[in-house]
Amino acid sequence: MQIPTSETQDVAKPASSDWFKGAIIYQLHIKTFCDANNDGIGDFQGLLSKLEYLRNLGVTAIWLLPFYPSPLRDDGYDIADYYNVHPSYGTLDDFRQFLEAAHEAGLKVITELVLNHTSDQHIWFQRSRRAVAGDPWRDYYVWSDDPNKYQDARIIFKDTELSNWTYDPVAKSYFWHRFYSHQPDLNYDNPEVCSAMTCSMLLMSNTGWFGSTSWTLARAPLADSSGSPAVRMRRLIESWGAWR
Ligand SMILES: [Ca+2]
Repeated sequence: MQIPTSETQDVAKPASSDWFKGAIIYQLHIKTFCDANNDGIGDFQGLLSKLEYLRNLGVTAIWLLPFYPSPLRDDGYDIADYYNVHPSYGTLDDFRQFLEAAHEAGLKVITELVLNHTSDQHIWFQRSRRAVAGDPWRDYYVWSDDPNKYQDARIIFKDTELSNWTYDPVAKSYFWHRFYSHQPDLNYDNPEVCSAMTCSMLLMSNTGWFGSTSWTLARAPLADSSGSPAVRMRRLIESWGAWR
């Protein structure tokens, strides 16, 4: 591994759009890295205390796995709130403090934003499943009385899922999910969903709370060309890329 000198450390500065080509990225899950309050779970204060250690390793960027509020049925990729931090890891202020310190130390911070789906515990889904037909919340997710639609979309997790549709007894309808049945897909046919997720991306980028040099990665099933709502999500991501 190349240990950066004072010259090569420049890859951590925001001036270049291809900074990542020379970056030395340290990927970590906040819960397993460093526990500052000794409750057995890693947290942002713990990570904050290790920034100098990471710099001394030659790291120029920290890649954080999802740290949002979540029931953690998919290790945090099942996000229940895009605008906050899981309470086990600290507070939003703890995150801001870490981010500012990382940037002051010349470290990039990469975060992950899951766009395809939410946790079924997200307030949007809880509202959607209870919404009557015509209520705007209903169309935040993909509902159908016919579980045979989109048959050309493969089932990703065949070991646990029998279908991409799951019947919800509250909604009395089937909802669409490419991942697990506790992760309903957002409906990118709905302009309100596009707007809401654009707000989430903006908050995670250089105009929002999350600092000036964060680089947000979107994890999504981009290979899907089945004509399912994921195609509309891909268009949103591509348009987002054009804005940057
Ligand atoms: Ca802790």
